[in-house]
Amino acid sequence: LVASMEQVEETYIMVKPDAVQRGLVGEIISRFEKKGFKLTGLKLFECPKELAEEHYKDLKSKSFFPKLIDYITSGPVVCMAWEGVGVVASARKLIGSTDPLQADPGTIRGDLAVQTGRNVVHGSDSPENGKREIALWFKEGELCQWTPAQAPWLR
Ligand code: RTP
Repeated sequence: LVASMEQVEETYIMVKPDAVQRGLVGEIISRFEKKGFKLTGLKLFECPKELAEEHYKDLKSKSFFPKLIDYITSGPVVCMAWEGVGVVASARKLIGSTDPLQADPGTIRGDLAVQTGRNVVHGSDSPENGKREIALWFKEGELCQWTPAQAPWLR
């Protein structure tokens, strides 16, 4: 059964600085790649403070906001755009709960992290935010629209 185009979503996934420092970039990319989603953007990037603040603007009133901005700008991040049917919610499942101690084993945070403030990866929480965040983190020309070679088993 071929999924209709309307169901295809995009999500912004980011390997956070702690995971880059710990050498977990490949491991985290693999989780999404093996699942069968399509990678459409990928870069190592030092995030300016203003961009981190824009990305997390909905959390501006939270007490942890300054710490969160310091964390995200503490070293390079890996920015990714992924595409697929149901990719937004599925990626959130693969990532696991915000607090890694509550995250199920088998999820990225459940397997690789212990602290909420060092939870290794970000994933968009809605298709709308997926689009917004990809537009925020990537410039035109940095994304690839490509057709994977025959792989209907991944649809
Ligand atoms: P993310 O946006 O990074 O995927 O995380 P999320 O949806 O699971 O969690 P959210 O509530 O949107 O929080 C964004 C990030 O802020 C940090 N955080 N620190 N109490 C704290 O110290 C605290 N709470 C949240 C985490 O890095 C979280 O992922």
